[in-house]
Amino acid sequence: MLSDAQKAFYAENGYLMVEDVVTPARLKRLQDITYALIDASRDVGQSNEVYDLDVGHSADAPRLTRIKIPHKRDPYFWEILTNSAVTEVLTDLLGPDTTLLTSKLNTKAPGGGAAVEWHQDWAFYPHTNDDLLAFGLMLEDVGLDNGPLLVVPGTHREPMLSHHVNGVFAGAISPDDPAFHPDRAVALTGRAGSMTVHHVRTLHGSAPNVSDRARLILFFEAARADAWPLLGASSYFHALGQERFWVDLQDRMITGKPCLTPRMADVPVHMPLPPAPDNSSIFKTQASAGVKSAFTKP
Ligand SMILES: O=C(O)CCC(=O)C(=O)O
Repeated sequence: MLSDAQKAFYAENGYLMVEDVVTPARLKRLQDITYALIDASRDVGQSNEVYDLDVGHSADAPRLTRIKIPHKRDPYFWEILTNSAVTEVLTDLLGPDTTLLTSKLNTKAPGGGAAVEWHQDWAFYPHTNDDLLAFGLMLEDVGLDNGPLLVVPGTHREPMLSHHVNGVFAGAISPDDPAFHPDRAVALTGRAGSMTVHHVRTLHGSAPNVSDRARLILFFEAARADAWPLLGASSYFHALGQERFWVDLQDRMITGKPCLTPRMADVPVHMPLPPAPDNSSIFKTQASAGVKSAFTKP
């Protein structure tokens, strides 16, 4: 699926845009499922295991930051992950054996949907090696006005930035960090049906959605099977115990087989501890830790 030039671009820059990876029919089905899930949030009064609510959510006007673990809500999300061109992109970049860490559908509501402060995913879940990535399938067009993903090219090969604020793991860097260069950032805009990929160490974030359109991006975070988690900030599988972990691991294989001999690499690790007062989602982690925002409120 990916050309050598695309693979080289990813290796050099730590991100990639791949256009039109799903067919219009598949996209339509994904959109229908997503809007039905958003509609079903009208009865929900507070964030729960399915929904992360944004400020101002109500039955009349649902406002979500996220639908959590969408592949557990509808099997079609798993089907797209494991049996579509998306799967080919993944194995082109990570090899034949790949594990899902988690999925999330960030819904960034129209008229101000929350920013995601700048961070590197690696700070949340260090592994024995850094062959991990996240990819985002755009379920609606993403433009400059509805909070596109912003990445800083090349940061996957630079030293990690501190993600601790006020003595806790805050899940975000300080915008005042002298190693932060927002002027180098690239906005990943594109048509619905296209996908972004970013390396686990690539610095990224996104501004509030100031448009009147939802910004729906279905994110999957995946690892090469020989990358084993050291600790994961708020990842459910660390609480499972050995037997359930083993069953769950097999359920999370996207392609190929589990690898029981972790590959150790010389990677920079700083444990995501102590936790922020509320670490139930990235939005809650960043807010409850008292992170200074890099984005202007609309
Ligand atoms: O939704 C976005 O714009 C970024 C999402 C992200 O980086 C995350 O959820 O970790």
